Amino acid sequence: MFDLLASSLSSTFNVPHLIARIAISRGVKTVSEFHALLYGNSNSVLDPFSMLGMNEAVEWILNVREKKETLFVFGDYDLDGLSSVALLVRGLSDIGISVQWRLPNRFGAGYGLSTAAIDEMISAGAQKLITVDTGITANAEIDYANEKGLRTMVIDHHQPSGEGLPNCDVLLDPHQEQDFYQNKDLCGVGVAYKFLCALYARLNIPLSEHFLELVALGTLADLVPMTPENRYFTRCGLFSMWKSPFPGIAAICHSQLQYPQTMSAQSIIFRVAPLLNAPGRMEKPDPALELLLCDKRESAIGMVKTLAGWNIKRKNKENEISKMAVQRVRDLHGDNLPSVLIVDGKDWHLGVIGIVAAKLTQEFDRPAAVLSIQADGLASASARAIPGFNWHKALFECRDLFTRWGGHANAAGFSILQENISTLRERLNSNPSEYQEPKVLIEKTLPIQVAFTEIDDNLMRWLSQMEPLVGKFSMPLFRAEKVTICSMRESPGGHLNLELSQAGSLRFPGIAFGMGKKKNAIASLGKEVTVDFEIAWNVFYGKPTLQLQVKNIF
Ligand SMILES: [Mn+2]
Repeated sequence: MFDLLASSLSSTFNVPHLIARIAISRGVKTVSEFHALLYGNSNSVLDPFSMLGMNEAVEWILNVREKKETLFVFGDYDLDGLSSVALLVRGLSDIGISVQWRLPNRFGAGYGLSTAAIDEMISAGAQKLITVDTGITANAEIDYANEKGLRTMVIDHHQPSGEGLPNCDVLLDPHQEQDFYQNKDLCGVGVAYKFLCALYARLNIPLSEHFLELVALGTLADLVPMTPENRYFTRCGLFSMWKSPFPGIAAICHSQLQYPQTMSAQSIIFRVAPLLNAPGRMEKPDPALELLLCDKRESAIGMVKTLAGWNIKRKNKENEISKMAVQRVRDLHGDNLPSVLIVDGKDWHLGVIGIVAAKLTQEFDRPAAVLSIQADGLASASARAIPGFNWHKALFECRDLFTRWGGHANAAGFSILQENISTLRERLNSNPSEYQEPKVLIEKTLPIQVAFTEIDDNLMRWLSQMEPLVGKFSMPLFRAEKVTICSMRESPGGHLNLELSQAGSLRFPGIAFGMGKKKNAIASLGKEVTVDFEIAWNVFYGKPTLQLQVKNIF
């Protein structure tokens, strides 16, 4: 049955048999499903006016335009927020609205809208305000803005606080109880895009498809689920970024990825997004937004270099704090690790503690919170989970210890007085199974059997055609049997470089990340082994070459 369907799909669409097998293994059953996977499905784009508040939002902004008021847009400092602000600044100024922007600063007033930011915007001439990717829980700040005569529209995708909605003029957020918009998993820039769709439709002006590049950046960076609409937006944006008319987007893709083939959802997440997030982690996010808004090709190239400089600083800081955090774990617990790691240090850089927490979860296979104790004796923390552990539940149970807390099951943050840290450590470890989901159903996709003769540039081209390969439809894991290891050496980065062949086929270069030390445990040269791997482009001596990224050898 499987083979029959695979053969029929592969001949109908004239694609490699392996591509059809991959699609079927991910649940594709019909010709139309396969077509949607390969060519996108514009039917998944929903009516923007089905979102609660959309008519009012359009009226509100048209009123701003008619009265020639000065509008300020305020967004979050991560890439979803930056993309949201860039999208609104571009989309609204294109239709004659005078727009300025402001971003919060991790090291100043902190996350979200603040009264200080409101005062500053008013003194800079703000007559109306849009908050985007933030605002749904800023009830007190929006009351303050109202008192000062600054009327606000909130565009957000976060959950309401449960203590009432902000008293703004208009609110767009698909998580409102009364909102029946079907795609609840839009990211911030996704909601902002729906707003522009509605506005441009009302004005009967076509909306540039290149705006979807910004939507793709935010959707990938926020790791929201790939619902049909999110998938469609991301796919369109991803495919047009390389030739983007926005010089900043084109420049950052060209500099980070070098060849159009290497454009993928994964490469945006791991190569492009970190650069755009770096200045905000280290100091202030403004240079990243300036790049997204830049209109001169020549300046864009220099701006990307500046971001790359920030990213190096970020990496160095991250490595430095990681080392101290690992040492702290050893000092606290030796080899007797508790179920939940609470790792604290003095003045650890707030921009990297989240990434360090993520690294610790991998290193120790345990949920981890990394706390930075500030001079005032208050510690700010960032926590990351392993599958099955629920930080939201865990923090809720300990909420009496926090001055502030929030987040999701797998990523959360909190503030705690230094003197309460050891109590938190004890309480979380007294009954850790309480925060464990009863049954973790990790969907393990089985590797797809492949022969080396099926791997070529054409296969990669068709794999790219199925982008975005993330989430439930991530890059497939392949398995090849009777593979010969022709050569093997440990690289300076601690990885294992391999040359592999199968039944005398072409030799493929392979890399096993982090497996350098396991060199001796792996079957000796010349013996036949089974290999699980992904396929990726690797730029080698200035040329994109196929590389097998080896996950397992046995
Ligand atoms: Mn967001």
